Amino acid sequence: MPELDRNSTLRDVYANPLGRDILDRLLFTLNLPTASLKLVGGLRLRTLDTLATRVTGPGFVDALLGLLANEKASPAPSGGETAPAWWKEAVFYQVYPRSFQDSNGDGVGDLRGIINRLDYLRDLGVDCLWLSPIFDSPNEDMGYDVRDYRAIMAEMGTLEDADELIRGCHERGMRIILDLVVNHTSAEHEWFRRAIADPAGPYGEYYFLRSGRERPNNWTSFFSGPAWRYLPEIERWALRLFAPGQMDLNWENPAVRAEVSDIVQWWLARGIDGFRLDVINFISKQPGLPDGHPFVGKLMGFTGIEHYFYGPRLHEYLAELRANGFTRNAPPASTPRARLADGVLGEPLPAEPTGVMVGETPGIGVETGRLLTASDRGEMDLIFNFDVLENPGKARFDSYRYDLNYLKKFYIDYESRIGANDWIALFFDNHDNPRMLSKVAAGKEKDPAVRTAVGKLLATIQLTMRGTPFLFQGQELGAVDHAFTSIADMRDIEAINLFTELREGGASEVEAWAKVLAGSRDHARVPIRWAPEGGFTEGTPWLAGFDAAPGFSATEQLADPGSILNWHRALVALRRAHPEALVYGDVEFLQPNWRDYFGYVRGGEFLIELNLAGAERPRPHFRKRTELLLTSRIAPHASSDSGSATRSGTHPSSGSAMLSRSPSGTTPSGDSGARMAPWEASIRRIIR
Ligand code: TEU
Ligand code: CA
Repeated sequence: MPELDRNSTLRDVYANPLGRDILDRLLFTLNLPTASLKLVGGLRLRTLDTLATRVTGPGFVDALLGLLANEKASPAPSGGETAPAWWKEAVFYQVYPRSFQDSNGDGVGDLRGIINRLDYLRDLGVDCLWLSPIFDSPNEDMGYDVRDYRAIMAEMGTLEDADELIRGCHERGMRIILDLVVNHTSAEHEWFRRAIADPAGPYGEYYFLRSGRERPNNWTSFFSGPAWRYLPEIERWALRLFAPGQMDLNWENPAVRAEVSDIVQWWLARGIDGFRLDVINFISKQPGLPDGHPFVGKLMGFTGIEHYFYGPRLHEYLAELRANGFTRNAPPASTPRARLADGVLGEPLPAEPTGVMVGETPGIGVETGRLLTASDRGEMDLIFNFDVLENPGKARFDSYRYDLNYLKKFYIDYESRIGANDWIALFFDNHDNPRMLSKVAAGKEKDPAVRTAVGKLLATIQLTMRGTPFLFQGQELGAVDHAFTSIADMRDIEAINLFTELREGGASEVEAWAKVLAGSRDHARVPIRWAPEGGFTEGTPWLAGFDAAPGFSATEQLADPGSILNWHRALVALRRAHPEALVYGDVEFLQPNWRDYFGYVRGGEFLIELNLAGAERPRPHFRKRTELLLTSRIAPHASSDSGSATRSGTHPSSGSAMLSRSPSGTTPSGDSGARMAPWEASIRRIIR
C-alpha cells in the first residue's frame, strides 16, 4: 500500500480500502454516481485542496491524509471455498426485551416473557437470539448505559432468569447472544464512580477526563450537544459521544481491555454463544483527541467522527479481544442441542472454541468491513454495514420513499467485491431505525395487501441473499411505523433531544416534529402485538403505540396460511433444507440493469425473482425450466393481479405460502411466467 501524500491522486486514494470507503461515503452523501470519480481520478490532492477549499474550508486534505494513515493493509484477495460456520447458516432474531413480552404486568418486557415465547421463536425457525441490553442500567439510553455487566436490570429479571433463558434456547437447539456495550459505561458504573472519587487514581485512566476551562475539542454528541460533560465536583470534562450518562471508556488503558475480556469470558462460561458489540469501531480514539474538521462534521452530521470511527489501534484491540475474551478459557454451562433433519433434536453440540463476534459499526464501508471481519484477520466474524438503510443523499430523519433498486445495486456491488473469507449480515430493521416496510411502502402499507406483499418481499431478499439474516422482532408480522402524535409519546433520548435542538435552532413545531417523526427509533420499539387486542402486557406499556389493523397480530398471522409470518417460516425452512444452495451457494444476478426487477440464482438451484415496485411488470425469460415453489402474488383467480385484491375487512388471501401442485402435476396456472404482480416475490426451483 503506497504512502499517500498531497501529490497522490484520487485514484491512489481509492486504491486504499479506507480511502475507497470514505470516497464512496462522500459520493453517497452527495448522491453522486461512483462513475463521477473516474472523471477526476487523476486529480492530485494538493490541487483538490486549492479547488475545493472554498467548499471544504482549509485543512480538509490534511484531515483526509491523517485518517488514511490509519490503514496500511488491504483485504487479502481471498479465493477458494468459504469455510462453513454455524453463524453463516443461522437465522438470527433480534429481541428488544423491553418491548417483546411483559410477564409481570409492569408494562416492561422481561426475561420471563422471552422464556414464555421461546416455542414461538423455535417454530419460526430462529437459530440464534440476539438480545438488546439486559444488564443493570439506569436506562438513560434503554440499557445501552451499563451500570453492572454481571447483574441483570431489575425490571428484566435476575441472573437465574438469564441462566434459564440460555438453557431454554439450548434445549430447543437455538443459540443466544447478548449485547456488549463497552465503548462506554453508565456514569453510575462502579468504575466511573471511583474515577470521580479519585480522578488521579487508576480509575481516572478508565475514561477520558480532561482539565481546563474550555471543552477539550469540538466533537459533538450523537444525542445533540457537545460530546463533553463538565463535572464541577472534579473540575474536569468527561468524553461522552452519546448521552450525558454514557461515559466513553479509554481503551488505550490495558486495564480497561482486560476488564472487558473478563466480562466476555464470564458470560461465555454461563453459556452464551457470543455478543453483538455496540459501536465497537469507535473504541480507538485518535491520540490527542484533535478537533474534528468542520466540513467532515457537516457531511457526516457529527463533528469529530473522523477521529474515532476507524481509529489507529482498532484492529489491535479487536484481535486482542478475540484472543483474550472470545476464545473460551472455560467450558460453557450448556451448549445448544443439534438440530437434525425435520426438526428432531440431537445431543448437545461440542462447545465452539470462540464466541461469535458481531460488530455494530456505524460508518464502516465494504472495504474496511472486510478488514474487520475476513476470516484470515482474527478479528470479528460479522459486522452490520449500515449503507443499506438509506438511499443515497438521504438520512434517517428525512421523510422519503426508499427505492429498493438502490438495495439491488448495493448487493450486486457487495457480492462482486467480497471473497471467500468474507461474509455479510443481512438486515433491514433494528431498534435504532424506523421500519423498512414503512420506508418502502411510504404510506401504502395502510392497504393490508400491500403491507403483506412488501413484508414478504423484504423477507425474501433477507432470507435468500448470500449472508446471515438478522430479523428484528415484529418484522415477521409486518410491523410498521407508529403514527405518534406528539413528542410526549416518545421515550427515546435521541428523538427527544433532537426535537429540543431543532426547536432551539429556530425550527417550527411542525418542522421539528416532521423530522423527528420520520426517523425516531421509537417506531421500532413499539411493543409486539401478540393478539388482536395486544397481548404484550396486562399493564400499561412503557411505550404507547398500538397498531389496530386487523390481521397483523401473531395469533392472526399464525392462523393465516398466506401471512407474512408463515412466509417467513416457509423461507427459513427452505433455507435450512438447502444450505449448499441458499447459504453457501453462489449468487448469479439476472438482468442487473432492469429497473424494478431483482432476480438472482442461488447455487444454480433456486431462482428468486422480485418486483421492487408497486406496479405490474414484465418478467424476463429464464433459460431453464422451473417449478414454482413459493409466490406472494395473489392467487390467479383473485379479481385482479394488482395485488390489491382484498376481501373487505379481512386479511388478503395472498396465495398460500407454499403452493401445492395442481392436479395435473404442473405448477399452478399462477405461474403465468410473463408478468409479475406488484411487489411480487417468487421462488422457483430450477429443473435441470
Ligand atoms: O447505536 C449506535 C448507532 O449507530 C446509532 O445509535 C446511531 O449512531 C444513532 O442512532 C445516531 O444516528 C448503538 C445502539 O444500537 C444504540 O441503541 C445506542 O443508543 C448507541 O449505540 C449508544 O450505545
Ligand atoms: Ca415486566
